[in-house]
Amino acid sequence: MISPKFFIETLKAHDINFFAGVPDSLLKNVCAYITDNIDSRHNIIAANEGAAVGLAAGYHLATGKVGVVYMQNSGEGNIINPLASLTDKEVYNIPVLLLIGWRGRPGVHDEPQHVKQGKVTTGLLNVMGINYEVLNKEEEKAEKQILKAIDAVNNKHEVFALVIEKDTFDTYKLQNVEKNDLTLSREEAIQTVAAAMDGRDAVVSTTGMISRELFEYRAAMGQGHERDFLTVGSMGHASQIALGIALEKPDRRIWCFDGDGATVMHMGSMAIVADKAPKNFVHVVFNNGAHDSVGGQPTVGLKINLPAIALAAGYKAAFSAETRETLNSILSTINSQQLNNSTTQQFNSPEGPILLEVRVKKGNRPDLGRPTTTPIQNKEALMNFLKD
Ligand SMILES: Cc1ncc(C[n+]2csc(CCOP(=O)(O)OP(=O)(O)O)c2C)c(N)n1
Repeated sequence: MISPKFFIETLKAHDINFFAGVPDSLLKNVCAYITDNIDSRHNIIAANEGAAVGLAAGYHLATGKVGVVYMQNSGEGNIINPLASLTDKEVYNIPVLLLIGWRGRPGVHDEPQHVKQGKVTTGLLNVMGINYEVLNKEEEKAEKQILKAIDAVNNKHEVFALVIEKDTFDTYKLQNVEKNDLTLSREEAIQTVAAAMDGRDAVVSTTGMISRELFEYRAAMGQGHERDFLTVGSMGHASQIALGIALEKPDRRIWCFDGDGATVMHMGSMAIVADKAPKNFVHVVFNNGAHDSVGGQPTVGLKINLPAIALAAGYKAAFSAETRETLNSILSTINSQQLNNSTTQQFNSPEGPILLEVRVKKGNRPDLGRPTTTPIQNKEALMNFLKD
């Protein structure tokens, strides 16, 4: 295996010391080393991977030096546009070193959302004309590839990718862990909100542990999974899936269970929710200030005022809770007010869209399972549920 220190120090020795990206579990150890050893102006956890390419481009314009963009291969979709229309030789010709975690590599078992992306990971690089190396797990062999990558970006001014398989980097334990004093766990918060829902309500939950915890709650309660769309991939788009449903099903309440990292990833979508203004829409953000599902790297979630952002965008109401008691009382306000004034089947007051931020601590149960239904089964069950 490669030591994260060796990897990053080799880059630094060649004047590469700017990093931006969205964390990935396969890059957890290397991201932790970067966090501990690179100042926060030169290590920016970006809103999304495309934004990280933008940051590396800006850094290059200001310094003439090359930035590294780190990400999971799921983020390839987000970088295609800036690669094609910003960094490409036929446009501005800006060198960037990409570090891509290869989930779903063919032949290696992985979750369903990684299978297709795993198959097309290197093909997408080929189509974009980006040279790459799959990093060898032996340090000596890897060093040659790292030097090749450095030569490509520093001397040939190319975009070059290092593709990282599972178990490539040695363990590195993060020293600078950001702490908060929140006490409510995300799982408890999810259970509390799910318990307050009406039997006809549907949920669109975001990628990562939020969907896994919701799935386990339904199983523990002996309930079916048909009312939950567990968005296993497509990070940042859960609110728009929920909006698409909410607009067509005005007689049901539609909840989006979002994460702070996912909300920030495509925050512009909040403005579209506000503008379309579905009365039956509740956007719950379980805000732990972290990309908890891939290693707990910080987001800006707890530094920004999500309820104020929602209200400024045009949501009709916004709440924040960090204890189970406050959460329960907000939920009964949402439920009672909406249902009391309902003259038809449609919800009237307080009018949605509503934003509910639940500030929670980081971490999860070590024995947390994964959905046992396939994405197709999940989709079909939900579509049947919505037909009634
Ligand atoms: C486009 C894209 N980039 C990165 C990932 C990898 N990823 C999966 S879950 C996750 C973190 C989600 O964080 P948040 O929404 O705050 O929820 P939490 O895990 O903290 O509950 C990331 C980065 C992904 N699935 N898709």
